[in-house]
Amino acid sequence: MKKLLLLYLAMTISSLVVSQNPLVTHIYTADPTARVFDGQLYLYPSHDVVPPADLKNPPRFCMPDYHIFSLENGNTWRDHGVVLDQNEVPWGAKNSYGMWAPDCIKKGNKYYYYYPASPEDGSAFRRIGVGLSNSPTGPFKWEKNYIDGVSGIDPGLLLDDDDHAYLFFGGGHELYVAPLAENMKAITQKPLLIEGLPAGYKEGSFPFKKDSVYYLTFAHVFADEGYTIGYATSDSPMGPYTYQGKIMDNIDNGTNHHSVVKYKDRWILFYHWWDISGQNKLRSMRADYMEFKPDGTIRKVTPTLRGINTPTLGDTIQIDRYSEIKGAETAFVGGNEPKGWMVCETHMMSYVGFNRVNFGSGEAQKIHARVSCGQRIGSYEVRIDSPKGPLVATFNAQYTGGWNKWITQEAPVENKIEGIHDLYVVFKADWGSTKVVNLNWLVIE
Ligand code: FUB
Repeated sequence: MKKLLLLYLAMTISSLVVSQNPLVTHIYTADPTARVFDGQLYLYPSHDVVPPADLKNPPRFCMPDYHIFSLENGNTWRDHGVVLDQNEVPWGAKNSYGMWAPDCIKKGNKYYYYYPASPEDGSAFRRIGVGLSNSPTGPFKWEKNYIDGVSGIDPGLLLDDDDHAYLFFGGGHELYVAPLAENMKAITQKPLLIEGLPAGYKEGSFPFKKDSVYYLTFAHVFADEGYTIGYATSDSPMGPYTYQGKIMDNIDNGTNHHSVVKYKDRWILFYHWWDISGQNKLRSMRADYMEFKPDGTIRKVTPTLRGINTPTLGDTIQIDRYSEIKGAETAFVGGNEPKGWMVCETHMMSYVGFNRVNFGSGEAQKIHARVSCGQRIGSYEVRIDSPKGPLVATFNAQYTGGWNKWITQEAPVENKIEGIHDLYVVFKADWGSTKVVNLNWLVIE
C-alpha cells in the first residue's frame, strides 16, 4: 500500500517529481546549501523567478522567497513550500526580490536559518537575519532585527566540535568571518577579513571541517575563466587560510554557488546550473559526488547529468539523466509533459544506462515506462548490469497517438532481483532506421 502511494505521488504531484540533475524541475532553485540533520538530507536553496510583468526595474536576480527540500525515499526531493517570503522579513524592504543565498544550522535541539535581505533602513546592500525553529523545515520564528555589525551576502555557518559557531559571509573581493554568540543571534567580535585567499571576486562562503582541517570553499572568479568553485584550508576557523585550488572549473553558468556535505559515507558537492531555463538568472540545483585525496586535498568534480542518489522502488528514474548512452540521444520533452528531457532517436540496439538502482529485497513486480511513440513496431527491454545482462522486463512499442503524445506502459518484472544494480534500457527494431519510442522515465514498483 505504501509503495502504491509513493508511486501515485511520484507520478502526480509536481512538488515530489524527481530528477537527477537538475534536482528539481517544478521551480527554479539556486545557491543550494545542503545539510544532514539526524541522518536526513535537507536543501536550503534560494529561489529564482521570472520577474512579474508589473515589476518596474526588476533586479538582476529576481528572488522573492525561500523553499526547503528534504530527500525522501532514494531519489525524491520533497518541497516543503515557502518558509520565508520577502515581505515577512521583519526588518526587510518590501518587494525587493533580493532573498539571496541562505544557510541553516542545528545547535542543540534548535535550527537556525540565516538569510540575507535588503534592509528597510537602507543601511546596506544586504543585511543578514536569523530565524529559530524546533524543526529543520520550520516554521521559523524570525528575529526582529538583522545581526548587528554584519553587512553582506551569502551567510555560511560552521559549528565547531566545541559547539562554538562562526558566521562566514561576503561577496566582492573580500570574505569575512565572525564568531557567533552562544544564542546564535549576534556576533561577539567585529568581522575579520579572511586572510590567505587569492585575489579576485569571491562569494558563497561555505565552511566545513574534516579530520581537524577547516575547509573554506567559495565561488571565485578568474578574469580569464569566470566563476569557479575554489577552496582554502586552515587549522583554525578564523584563518589564516591557504588556497588549495579549484573544486569545479567554470561550467559557463554565470554564477556557481555551492555547498559540501557528507551523506551516507559519501561527500557530495551541491551547486547550480541553468539546465531548464537556458538563462543563467533562472537556475536549478545540481549535485555530484566529490572525493578527497589521501592528503586531504579535493579532487576536482566533473558535472554529470546522472548526479547522486540511488533510486529505489517507487522513485522516478529520469532515464535521460543517464550514466551511459549509445546510439540514442536526449532532448527536451514535448507535449503536455512536465519540464524535463526524454531519451529519443532510439534505433535498433541503441541503449541507455542508469547506474545504482536499488531493487530492494526482490519484491519488485512491475515497471512503468512513460513513452510516446509514432509507430507500431519494435520493443524495448529493461536489463541489469550490462546491455546484455539479465532481462528484467520487455515492453512492445505501441502507437500512442504520435511522438508528442505520452502514455504510461506497464510490464511485469520477469525475475526476482535484489539489491543495487546498473539498469539498462535496450531498444530493438526490425530494421535500422526505425525509431522505437521516446522514453521519459521509469518507475519500478
Ligand atoms: O543567488 C543570488 C546570488 O548569486 C548569490 O547570493 C550568489 O552567491 C550568487 O549565486
